[in-house]
Amino acid sequence: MYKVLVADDDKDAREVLSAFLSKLNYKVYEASNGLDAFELIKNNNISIALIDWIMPGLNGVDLCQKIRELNLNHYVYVIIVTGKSDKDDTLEALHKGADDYIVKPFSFKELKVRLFSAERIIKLENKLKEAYEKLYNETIHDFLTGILNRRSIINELNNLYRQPEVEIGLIIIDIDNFKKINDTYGHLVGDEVLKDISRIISQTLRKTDFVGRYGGEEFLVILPYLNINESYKIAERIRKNIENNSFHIGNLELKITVSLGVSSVKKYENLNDALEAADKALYNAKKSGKNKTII
Ligand code: GH3
Ligand code: MG
Ligand code: MG
Ligand code: MG
Repeated sequence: MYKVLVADDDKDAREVLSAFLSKLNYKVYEASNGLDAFELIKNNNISIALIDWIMPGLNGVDLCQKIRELNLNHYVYVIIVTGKSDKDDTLEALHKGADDYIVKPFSFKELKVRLFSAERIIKLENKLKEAYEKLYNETIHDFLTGILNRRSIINELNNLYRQPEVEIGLIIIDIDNFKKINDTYGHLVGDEVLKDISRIISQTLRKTDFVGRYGGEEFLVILPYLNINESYKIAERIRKNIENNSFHIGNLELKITVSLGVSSVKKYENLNDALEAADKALYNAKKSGKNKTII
């Protein structure tokens, strides 16, 4: 059911219009002036706004302009309803962002047709939005595991790093002897292990942390506002959760371990140096026997 706003300072006109719209199965909101109308549109996910031109406070076309400036993430289809019928008036309304223009007195037949065309545009708009969101999600996530892909985990890190006074904890995680899993059980089993490990890491983190697939069987975890010692604790929690998990894949039950390197970065420290430090720590964890967390 679409939500429709009727903004008109004339109570009778408003009520007649509202009654008609309710009969057409719209959920109707009413405002008697431009400022109230603006608040309703800001907060109520309204799809269609029927706006009178001359109203106290904020007039219809200026209201329309303000609606466009809001940049809401859904489309508001604006129809200016007015007694003004000059060509220049029409042009002004369209120029300020109206989608359509209806001159009083109008028949309900005319209104119904104009609402029909409004719905057509809104449906198209929603479809585009949906397609955009789907594509966007596909470009930022790793296809296999569903966590962030390498490009977007690095983007997140750069964004955080640009913020003032944030210390960021970094963990690089690498699966131990993963090649052997592929060689012994096949690539498909390896893929399932990658998915399970991604899930365990995600479940160990808070909502505000980030995890991404950094390489084939390597993961990067970003911990905003955590220092290196706090990050070490999180890394150990991840390591233990993986060590204690039994990976059930088909009829197999596997035990897997990971090695982790931890570092952190503050403002004015070099981000690449911090990533290299985590990488070096990971290397040391591998060298000293694997299934370890090293700072
Ligand atoms: P180490 O303990 O030293 O880390 O040894 P490793 O065997 O884990 O490391 P190595 O770098 O020798 O091998 C990593 C393997 O990960 C090789 C590669 O084929 C595999 N791999 C990378 N991406 C994927 C993937 O998407 N799916 C599967 N199944 N395997 C992958
Ligand atoms: Mg009026
Ligand atoms: Mg590796
Ligand atoms: Mg490995």
